[in-house]
Amino acid sequence: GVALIALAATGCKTEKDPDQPTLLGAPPTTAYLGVEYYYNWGAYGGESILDYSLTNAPSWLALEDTSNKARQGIIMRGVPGLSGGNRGEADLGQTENIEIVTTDGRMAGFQPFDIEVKRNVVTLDGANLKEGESQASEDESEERCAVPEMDAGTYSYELQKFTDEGAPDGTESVTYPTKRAYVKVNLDQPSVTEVKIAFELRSDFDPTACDNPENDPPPEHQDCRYSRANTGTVIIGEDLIALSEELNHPVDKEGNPLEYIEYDMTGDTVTSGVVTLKPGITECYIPFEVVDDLIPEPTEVATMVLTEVRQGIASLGNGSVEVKANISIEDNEPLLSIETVNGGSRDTINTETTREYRAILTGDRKTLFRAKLARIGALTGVAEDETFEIVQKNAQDDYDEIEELVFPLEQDEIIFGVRALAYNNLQDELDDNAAPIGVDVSYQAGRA
Ligand SMILES: [Ca+2]
Ligand SMILES: [Ca+2]
Ligand SMILES: [Ca+2]
Ligand SMILES: [Ca+2]
Repeated sequence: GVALIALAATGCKTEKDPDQPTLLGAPPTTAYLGVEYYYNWGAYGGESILDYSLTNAPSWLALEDTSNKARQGIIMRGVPGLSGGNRGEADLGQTENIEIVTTDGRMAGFQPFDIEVKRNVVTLDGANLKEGESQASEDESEERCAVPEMDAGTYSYELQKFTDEGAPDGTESVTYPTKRAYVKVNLDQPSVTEVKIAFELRSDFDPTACDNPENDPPPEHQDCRYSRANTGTVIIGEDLIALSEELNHPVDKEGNPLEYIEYDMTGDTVTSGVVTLKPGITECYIPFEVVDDLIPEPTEVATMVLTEVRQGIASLGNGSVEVKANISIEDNEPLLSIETVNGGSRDTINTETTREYRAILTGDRKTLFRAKLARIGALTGVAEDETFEIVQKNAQDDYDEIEELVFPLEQDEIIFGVRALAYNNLQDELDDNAAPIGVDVSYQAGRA
């Protein structure tokens, strides 16, 4: 009985404690250099109007002046690298046990939290393109730069000519249509300031990396420009340019010139410039032009490089390095295939006889097409270099030896002959010899 009475007495006498001021919330644990950090704390409790303060906070972070005293809670904001003294990269890193404190003058409530400041990283997306074809384009959006119109221009340059042996043989002025394309620049977070980034087109093409260096060929020689080392490399200024000419400056879908892109027009060939991301933009474009030439080529690769942040706070990768992305260009020149007149892929020819074959062109073209045929594999078991010749029927129905097959614009098939020459077997070798025939790729390299 005694215990029960005591409990009841205590219960009745207890006065209710005043409400403890209490903060509600879980602020983001990551902030980014040059990007606004914002958090709206909630609060309740307290006997009178609450005051707030931060302790152990990084210098860029502050509480907003609360003018509306009726509202419980407070906004915390800042821009790492900029606010609180423009400290730049010095604001990077983790701050632990920052405390926000609220008090009504008698009692206090507090919440500890951590913030890590990271770089706002720029990345680049490459592009896989095809000569003469328009790149699939992005949709417009608030956070994106205006999407470039993929209109075409024309580009003129001096095309290197070669003798039959591949020696330099002067140049010829050529003009080809171009197609606009672009690589995408991504900024991880929307910056509060404008970000200007320098870019540059590069290629591994090296005209001093020649085949047959013992012949000391000049860099203009076919053995250099189209050497094995240069196979698959874009020649900037021929296959690809940043801008063909000033009048061709890229425009948006409404035809307004794109102001976010500036090209360096000082050199003969435009290969570099600066792209500007306005505040709030996280995706932008670096337009360039792909030349739709008439030269049959393998797929070739160039690199777009972001070389430097010229203005604003953003990082190329996670340090001060360059950011690179590949641009590959698939060829669109017609493709030649060879078959027997019955559609087969191999055949036997007796020596000193001629058999006929069919050469078929596929793909679009706007001019006549020439192809030089050659043996494209090793000969086995014979002493001679030449075991056949390519012939074509003349008006008298006789076969003449020909240098190359010529396809007029309206003709995609040619019947030609192969005459097997008499040959001498090497000792101890079998009688037959295999002579794979195809397009003379090394002759064709760089020739329109
Ligand atoms: Ca090329
Ligand atoms: Ca090309
Ligand atoms: Ca082409
Ligand atoms: Ca081509």
